[in-house]
Amino acid sequence: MKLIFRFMKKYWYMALLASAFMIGEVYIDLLQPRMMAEIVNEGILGLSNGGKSDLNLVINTGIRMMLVVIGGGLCGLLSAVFTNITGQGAGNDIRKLCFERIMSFSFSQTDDFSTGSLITRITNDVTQVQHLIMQLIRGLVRCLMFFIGGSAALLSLDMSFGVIVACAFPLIIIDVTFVVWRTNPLFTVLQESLDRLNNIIQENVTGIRVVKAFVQEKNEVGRFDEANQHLVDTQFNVMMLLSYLRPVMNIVLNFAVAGIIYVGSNQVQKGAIAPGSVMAAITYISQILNGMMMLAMIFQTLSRGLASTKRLQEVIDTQSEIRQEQLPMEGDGTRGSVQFENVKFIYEDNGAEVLHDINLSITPGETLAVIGATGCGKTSLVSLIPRFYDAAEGHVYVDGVDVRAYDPAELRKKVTVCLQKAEFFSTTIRENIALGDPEANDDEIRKAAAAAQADGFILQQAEGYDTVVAERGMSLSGGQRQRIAIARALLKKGEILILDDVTSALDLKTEAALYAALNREYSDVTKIIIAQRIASVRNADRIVVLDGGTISDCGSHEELMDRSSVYRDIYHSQLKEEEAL
Ligand code: DGT
Ligand code: MG
Repeated sequence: MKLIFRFMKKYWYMALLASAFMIGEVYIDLLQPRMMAEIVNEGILGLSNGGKSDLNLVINTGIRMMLVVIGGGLCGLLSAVFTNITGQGAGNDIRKLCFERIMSFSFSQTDDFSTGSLITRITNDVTQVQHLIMQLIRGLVRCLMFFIGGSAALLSLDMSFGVIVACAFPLIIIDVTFVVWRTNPLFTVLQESLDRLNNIIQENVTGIRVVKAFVQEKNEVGRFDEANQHLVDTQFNVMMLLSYLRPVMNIVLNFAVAGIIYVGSNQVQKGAIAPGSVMAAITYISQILNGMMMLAMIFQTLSRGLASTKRLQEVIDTQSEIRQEQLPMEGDGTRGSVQFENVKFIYEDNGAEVLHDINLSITPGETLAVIGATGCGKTSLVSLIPRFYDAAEGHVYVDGVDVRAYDPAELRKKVTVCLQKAEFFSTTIRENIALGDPEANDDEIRKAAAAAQADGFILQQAEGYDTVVAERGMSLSGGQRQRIAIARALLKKGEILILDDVTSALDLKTEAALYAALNREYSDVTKIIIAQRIASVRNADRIVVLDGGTISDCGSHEELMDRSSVYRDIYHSQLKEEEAL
């Protein structure tokens, strides 16, 4: 609820106007039966005119009724407009805040929520909260007004009708309470099944190539069906429970109408009340009970909306783990140095220890290569530098300052990472590169692309740099994607450049040209290069050999060939592969 009030605050006057117009609409709805009674009692039956009907009165009251109805419609319209402004406005604000939060999450926080769940939260849950806000403003006012105003109008006709309200009321309350009590827990389940379904859809649509390549469509459709069935079953249960409302309500309503007719006819015989007023009383009782019925709907929206509010609150309350910490900011005066000090790293989601006892000092401008078997922790090691993850123990320093002391955005300006798996946006090649520096001009973009050995093939594309890349870069080859990603990283001009296995899809000649360009044009940048092939790393100033989650050796190619058996093993195995080719 806290969340709802927080976001409604900005629109409180709109909400107030919406409620005021709602009151107007209901007031007019309640006025009509009374006017109808007047037409019957005075116009047709002519009760105060000795039984003589009065056509003029019928016409006059009829016209008045029409005007009043138009007024009521206008009130209803305005109330709907202001309700919408409030609901959509607050929903929009919540959605924006959630998105900002999600953008600030660390990788492990995103993993914890799961992509599917985050999407459901920011779409479906926000919609539910919007419904809730709109119901609170309109529905609640409407229902209370019908109940209070309707009861007052009914009792003002004849106090004895009160007995009927008193009998019908508890029955409706029991009905509503039962349904609300049973459906309430189902709403959380409903949102969770939506999460699961969204996860499956998202994984399969983005991974459609793999699904098809491995002929897994049937399995995946099966997995989808299962999740979908769960959603349908839950929805079915909710609907079944809700369907109890209507029949019980109708039975109560019919008995209540019969009761009104019975009490009314007694009173008419006694002369205590006019026949037209009994008609009005019948309308009033159905308005009152319908108001109660609406209460059930409101409770339903309320419990569904509250389940969603909780899920949104979780997103909003999740502060990024990666936050600037109060640590000394004095550096050692270097620009582009990195130190690892007794670093241990664990992936928290499964508790797997990936790195331990990492001690390494990288000097500004150095080209340091990292080599090691697949899965040995190379990517994990470098992801500690821009603080994609935090070390479990020990420290990582950039320019002599603990990475946790930096504002993460500042740190990431210094450290550029070219990820192992390049991500693309469906826009032009130019804009995909300019992600590295949105202010860069064409010359700078071309220079970066040329160094990344990408300029040539980009110019061969149908529209050169303006060629639009398909979703997730699917219209490019693996090697082309890698080179555009490198161009993006080079354009950013950080102090430290991390290339995580980005040359795996390049032929040796292109790779050599890339390294030559890097050494020539980016000589002052510290380069950390992860590679699988010895050929890619042998010219580096130093090579780190990762083995068993720690640094087994570090030195130049010649030194390592001399003293590191792990390195020699890698070297010989690759030599053999080449010979076999
Ligand atoms: P590569 O790219 O195949 O040459 O392998 P590396 O050396 O880059 O390995 P890395 O650092 O990606 O993975 C090291 C270990 O950590 C490996 O056993 C898989 C595991 N791992 C990697 N990423 C994650 C993650 O996001 N969560 C969890 N729980 N484990 C991960
Ligand atoms: Mg890797």
